[in-house]
Amino acid sequence: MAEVTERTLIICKPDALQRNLMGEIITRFERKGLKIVGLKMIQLSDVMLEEHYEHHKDKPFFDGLKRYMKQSPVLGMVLEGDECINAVRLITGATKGAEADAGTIRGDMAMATPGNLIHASDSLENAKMEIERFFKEDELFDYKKIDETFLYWRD
Ligand code: 3AN
Repeated sequence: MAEVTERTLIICKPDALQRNLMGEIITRFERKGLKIVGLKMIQLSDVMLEEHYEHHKDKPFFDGLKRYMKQSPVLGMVLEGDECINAVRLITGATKGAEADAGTIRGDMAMATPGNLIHASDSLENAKMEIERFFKEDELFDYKKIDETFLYWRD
């Protein structure tokens, strides 16, 4: 069966910006073969974070999480690829940096929680909602890459 092309939302969090790791994070996704279809800096607000982290709003760490995420702008990125939501989560690694597998972004470069460098959408439904939350339609680009005409092989 043919793979389904998906889009997913990445946020390079304030610690990625402060630690000069945004380029390294983009490189890992580019090298994997994911296509960047949206990219911009965003200053997150309480309202945005209360929506984005709705599932954590009653947790004791919620205020700290919001303060951490507002310290500086973040880099929002929309990636596209066949079944990329799962592929991107695998590259991202587990939530707690200290427990994330070696080879993942969090496993290789993060020790802290919530300071775990990036956010990546965890399902198709959330990816759609999160992309709409942070990107306008005209900030997302449909274009062909040269290597899309190369036959990696797919029926
Ligand atoms: P993930 O980002 O791996 O999908 P979520 O959705 O459970 O994990 O959590 C969203 C963000 O909330 C995490 N990336 C992390 O920054 C923060 N977070 C999650 N659990 C904790 C915790 N126990 N203490 C502090 N911050 C947390």
